Amino acid sequence: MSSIVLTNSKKYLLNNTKNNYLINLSINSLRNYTNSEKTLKERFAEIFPEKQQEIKDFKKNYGHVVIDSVKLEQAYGGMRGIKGLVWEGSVLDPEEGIKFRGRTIPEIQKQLPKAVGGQEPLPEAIFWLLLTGEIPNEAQVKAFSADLASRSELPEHVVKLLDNLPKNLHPMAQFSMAVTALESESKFAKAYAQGVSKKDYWNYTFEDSLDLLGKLPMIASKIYRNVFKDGKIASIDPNADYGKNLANLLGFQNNDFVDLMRLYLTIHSDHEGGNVSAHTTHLVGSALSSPYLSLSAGLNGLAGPLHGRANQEVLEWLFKLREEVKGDYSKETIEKYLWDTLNSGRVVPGYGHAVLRKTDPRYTAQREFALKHFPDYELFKLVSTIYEVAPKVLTKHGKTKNPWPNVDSHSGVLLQYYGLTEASFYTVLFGVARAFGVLPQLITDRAVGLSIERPKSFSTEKYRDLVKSIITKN
Ligand code: CMX
Repeated sequence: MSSIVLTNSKKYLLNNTKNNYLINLSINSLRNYTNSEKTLKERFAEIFPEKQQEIKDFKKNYGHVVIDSVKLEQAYGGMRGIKGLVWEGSVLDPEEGIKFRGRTIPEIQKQLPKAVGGQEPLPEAIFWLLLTGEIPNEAQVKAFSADLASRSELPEHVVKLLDNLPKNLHPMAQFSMAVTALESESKFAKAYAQGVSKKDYWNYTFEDSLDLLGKLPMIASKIYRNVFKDGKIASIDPNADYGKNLANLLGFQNNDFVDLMRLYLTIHSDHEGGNVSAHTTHLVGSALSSPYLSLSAGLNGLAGPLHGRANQEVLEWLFKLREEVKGDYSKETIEKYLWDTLNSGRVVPGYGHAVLRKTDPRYTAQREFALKHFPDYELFKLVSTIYEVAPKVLTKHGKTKNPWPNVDSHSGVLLQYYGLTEASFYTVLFGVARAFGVLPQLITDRAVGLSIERPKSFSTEKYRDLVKSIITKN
């Protein structure tokens, strides 16, 4: 199907001739070409005016419908389960797990394009899917990979900043500082300062998001190589995909590790909008802070031990276990270790979830990767035995609503196998992956004009008055 008919979005773009990107896009949009030849930006520019209209109509017709009611315990319980956020890329079902634009993890593993010789989906394709709802073809992904690679260079002040940070500063703190320092490059911030129209926000947010995504492998690798190796990093290969470049920059060439990076980035990308990193990125972005400042805020949230840092905690907990049990991996010994953890008032890292009520499909995908590539690896066997024991212990303990393992329970073991053994770096990889989920939403937020976030808070005294008046009325 090919067409040179001007759609509304293209007319809109042509009307905004003061903007360079839009000029490029408008010229491109006159090309006689098919959907399957379009770039991500061209496709998104076509899609979002319809989405904008759809949301406008939806709000107009059904804006008055009550979609939730809130109990007092939810106000004190981390607002768990309250509906009040909009997130287009993914929805998390407590039983089925994450669905990316309606697709489960096994489905995206089958449907998304793969690298030549690779078996896992390309993370570039999940970005495309999350932003547009469409699966790109191989040529489109290849061009997108090249686009990201072309944006990878770090400004000198960011390299200097990273080189001068103390090695004992946690890699996540270094990561968020480097992303914040990239604010100097923000096209959105510059355009805003020059008085850009609201209608064009999405375009600068898009450019910043891709620039940022392109630079993340360099930042992550610089931190890894500075803290744990000799500080030197390889160059970006303009013809390689994102996962391959990331692996190579970190210093790993093994093809299975490269495939693991692709899988890792894909499945860690998005987990709907209410988790701390996603919500924080969206919240900060809602004040029109640039994608750099927004993502960096999200990364600071991801760095918490109850969220992304749980992958580091899991490894440290496993190593202590290994030290204590001295080779005795019997179920009885592991059960005792689990009870010791719980009885000392700590959480079992990698288990439980605020939404999920079954084994996290991201855990299952990683378990399957291990079963395929290294079923006899000692640490994998240990993790598998814990999987048999921990849910029963947690259920008996009776506190958590979800005794099953989450994503962080498994990721570290895979990295250990391939020699990426420095656990304090693990959350940085999660952070690179999370950018693939939160940046598409940030672009959408600006394209459809979502409002600044401002929910209502009360003091306990005010809540007392509120509860009293509600009880008296009933
Ligand atoms: N071990 C021990 N206790 C746990 C537990 C675990 N793995 N998971 C939950 N609980 C406890 C909670 O601390 C809470 O105790 P209190 O009543 O004393 O406060 C109680 O069970 C009820 O909690 P919940 O409703 O089941 O879980 P929450 O929604 O409050 O918290 C989570 C969710 C993930 C923070 C929690 O399960 C946890 O702390 N897990 C361990 C850390 C972890 O693996 N985090 C990573 C999650 C995935 C990610 O974001 O990356």
